[in-house]
Amino acid sequence: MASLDCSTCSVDPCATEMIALAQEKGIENAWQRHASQQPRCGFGAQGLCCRICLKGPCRIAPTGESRQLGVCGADRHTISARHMARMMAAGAASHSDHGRHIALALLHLAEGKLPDYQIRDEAKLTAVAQRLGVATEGRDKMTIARELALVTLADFQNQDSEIPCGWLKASLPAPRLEKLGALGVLPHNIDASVAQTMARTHIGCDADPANLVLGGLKVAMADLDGMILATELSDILFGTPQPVTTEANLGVIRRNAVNIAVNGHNPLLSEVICDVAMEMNDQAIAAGAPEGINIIGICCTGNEVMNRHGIPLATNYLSQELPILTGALDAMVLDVQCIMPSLPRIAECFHTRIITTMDDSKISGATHISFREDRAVETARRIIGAAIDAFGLRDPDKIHIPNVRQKATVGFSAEAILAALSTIDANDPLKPLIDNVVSGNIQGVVLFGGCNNPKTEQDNSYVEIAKALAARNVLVLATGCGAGALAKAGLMTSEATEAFAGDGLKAVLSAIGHSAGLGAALPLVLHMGSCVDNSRAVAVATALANRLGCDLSALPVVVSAPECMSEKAVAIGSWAVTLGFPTHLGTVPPVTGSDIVTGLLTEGAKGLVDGYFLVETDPLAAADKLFAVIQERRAGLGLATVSLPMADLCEAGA
Ligand code: SF4
Ligand code: MSK
Repeated sequence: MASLDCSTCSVDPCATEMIALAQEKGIENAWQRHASQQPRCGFGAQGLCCRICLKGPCRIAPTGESRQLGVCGADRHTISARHMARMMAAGAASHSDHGRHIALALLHLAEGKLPDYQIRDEAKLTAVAQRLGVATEGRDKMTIARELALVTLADFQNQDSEIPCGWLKASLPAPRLEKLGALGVLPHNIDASVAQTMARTHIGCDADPANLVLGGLKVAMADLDGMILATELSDILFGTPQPVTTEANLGVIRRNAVNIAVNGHNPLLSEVICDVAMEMNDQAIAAGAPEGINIIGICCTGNEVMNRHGIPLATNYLSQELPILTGALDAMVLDVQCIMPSLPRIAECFHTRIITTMDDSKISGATHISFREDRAVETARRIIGAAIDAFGLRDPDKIHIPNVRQKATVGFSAEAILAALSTIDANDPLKPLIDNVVSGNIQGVVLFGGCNNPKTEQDNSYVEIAKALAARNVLVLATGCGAGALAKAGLMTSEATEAFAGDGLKAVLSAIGHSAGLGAALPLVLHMGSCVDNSRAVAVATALANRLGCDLSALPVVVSAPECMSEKAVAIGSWAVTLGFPTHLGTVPPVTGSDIVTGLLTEGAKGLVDGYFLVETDPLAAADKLFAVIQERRAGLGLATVSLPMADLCEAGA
């Protein structure tokens, strides 16, 4: 097993403590596996290893023999562009399959086939239905829900390429739709976009890097369509998040409770687990756990239940193995995406039950309890029963729970943000936000999305960039594992606002927090949900653009994914660029072997869609660059700009 310097793996104190424990006990984890993968294959890292057909793999040297070609004749630009487009298609497939699952659940609920579910946000059902052109007047909620589900499923079925996906049409500003329509990157059908990307990247098809990149942007927009519908329909089914205060980090695991972690992305099961846990609490107490059942979250299922119900978040993606090492996690319940296949191997050393639930996401060594929505409560009872049984098998000598948890106020859906703003101006909720952007109290907005990646010290880039930008009066939004990082770092509190926000931002967050009845400033970082909920930030940006009568690309809004790793993150970053947002990546994407593809995703994209990728691995340099971009966008709107380099902030003690 590779030896690690635990002090450089993560800035999360719980992760650092548990990685050291794992090292001491000889239990392998993601950081050790990352170390044992070094040195990396240079061809793959640059996007120059092609495995698309059985004549390969073909490896292309990017320098020297610059005309080197794969066996079929593909050059480094074609190979690199195909690879990126396929990553975007995989991301779109993942998010939209999640969305389809939710849409089918809504349909089946409306048809009376899912007695364990209900519509929890009727106001949102009505608002969303009207947005999508579904008549609501005089109709009962199940009729509306059924038609909304069918309209949604049309985005997977429409075969008329002249008609763009309905959810995109209903969710983006007109100037952006017009621009993307003219470029041919507005998808008409999510599934067709994924299939067409796979087809055009097959051996012997599209070999033009620019055309491939455009195809990639189109499937990335299909990804966005799938994300928007997944988020909006989930809110209708499970409730739209509102501010709630909870806790984050491994200290949320309780010695005297049956601890059940929910991990993955899809709320269909985790929502029912939360409900059934209350019903079965007495069984846990009777089994010897005086504090009953303690549900905790990991990764994006964790973000879903954290934002809707205040369920504590144990940890984010990269450290998902570590809760098992506490010796007090009785079950980890898995749904889909970003789940490490190593979990059952680690659980072999402990009593923890690893339970897969989705028939298309099984892991060898785990217990599989098949989940179907039409028997959701029954499935949840079986899972919780298994966790209660496992509690009795704990080895007290193995219990080691880090004593660290941070308060976190979360639940900032677009609706929650607008509701808070409306307490200042009920007639025009966006006006206070716009006025403060104009005055410079808020210089701009950064949205942190994306994952963790052991190529960088876990959580560090999020924390460093967020603090640096907040000190310069940039409003910070976060989703996914980035939000998990910032919650664990204690930045989702009013205390963090007091400690780290610039004077202008502090005044705004304080005024809104008090006006909205929170009794304190809004947190420094607003948690908007799971990675699929990046669509919530798009909703806020669209509302702003519509209110100002401009395109999204005019807004002083930037996106940052400093520790991105998944194909979903590639898709998200690509649609962010396509919407016109400058998008920072802290992980170098596998395109550096092609100057043409690198150029297309940076300067080339800027010319076409106004957004572009900005790659910077150093967090403080990234903060400087993002702030400079915000200033450029302010200048474009005719707003006053400021220049505050990081060195000045350091001298000022920020
Ligand atoms: Fe090699 Fe071409 Fe096959 Fe890729 S598609 S593996 S470059 S022969
Ligand atoms: S889980 S895609 S590691 S954000 Fe949404 Fe986290 Fe990235 Fe998966």
